[in-house]
Amino acid sequence: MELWFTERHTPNVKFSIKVDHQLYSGNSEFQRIDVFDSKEFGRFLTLDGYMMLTEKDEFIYHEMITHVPMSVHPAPKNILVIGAGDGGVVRELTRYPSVESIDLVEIDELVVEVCKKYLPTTACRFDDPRVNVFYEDGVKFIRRCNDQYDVIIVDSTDPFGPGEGLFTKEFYGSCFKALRDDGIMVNQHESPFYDEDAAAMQRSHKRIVESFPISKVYQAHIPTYPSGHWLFGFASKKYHPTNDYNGTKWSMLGIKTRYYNPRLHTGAFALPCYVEELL
Ligand code: AG3
Repeated sequence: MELWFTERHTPNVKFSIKVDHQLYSGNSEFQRIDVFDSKEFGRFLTLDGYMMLTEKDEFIYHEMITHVPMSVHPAPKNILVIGAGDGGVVRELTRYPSVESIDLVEIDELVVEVCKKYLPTTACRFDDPRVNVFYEDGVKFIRRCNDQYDVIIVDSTDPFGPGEGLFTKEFYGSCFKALRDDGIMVNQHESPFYDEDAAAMQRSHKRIVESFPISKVYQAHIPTYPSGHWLFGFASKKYHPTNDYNGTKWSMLGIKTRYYNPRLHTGAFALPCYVEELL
């Protein structure tokens, strides 16, 4: 008997991966958590049946959501990460020697525990002394923050269920307030491809535009997310993501990446016409 994981991308499109074994399945107070193993993508994590990451392509997402803001900010020291209980963003952040603190706010403690056990290649840096983990709703946590972060990375689920609050005007306003005068916020910005997703993306993008003086979008190709065409939002108080970017300076840090590089950084902000029209 064959076992397949399937995510419905639209009422008419499904994406499936053949599963070798199911490694974990459980329910937290917030969601259903599953970890599977597969030949093509290695281990993968799903929440409420939605693909979060696979061992094969997570480097694309985690490098793009982390190194883009970290390379634009000239001296990022205090970082806030919201969501991201799988540890992928934390892993990338700990590669920067200049970083002093990484506050990770994850609503679901069970996600972190399950990832530490079954996804050791992403959940591998939680023991770095700079990392502080808070098990709390990011929306509530950030209301108490003022002028204290250089970079905020919002690595959320889709804009419904536990992640919904992370796409609201109130939340973006709190991020603005939590950032220092030259702070940058980056978020996972969904896909522009299928109509329903594009409409949701467009709505949340407008809220970011209304909340920050500089607001841009960049893209990457992520094979296991709906349509494979994925966007990230870059919102900033002072620095422009390409005009204020110094790729040579970033290269000198010697951070080894498999996707991100300075050429790609600039190129990722060049958007297809159909996406430009949505923004
Ligand atoms: N964050 C979730 C991206 C959204 C995926 N959506 C979907 N499969 N429908 C990924 C967490 C990785 N750290």
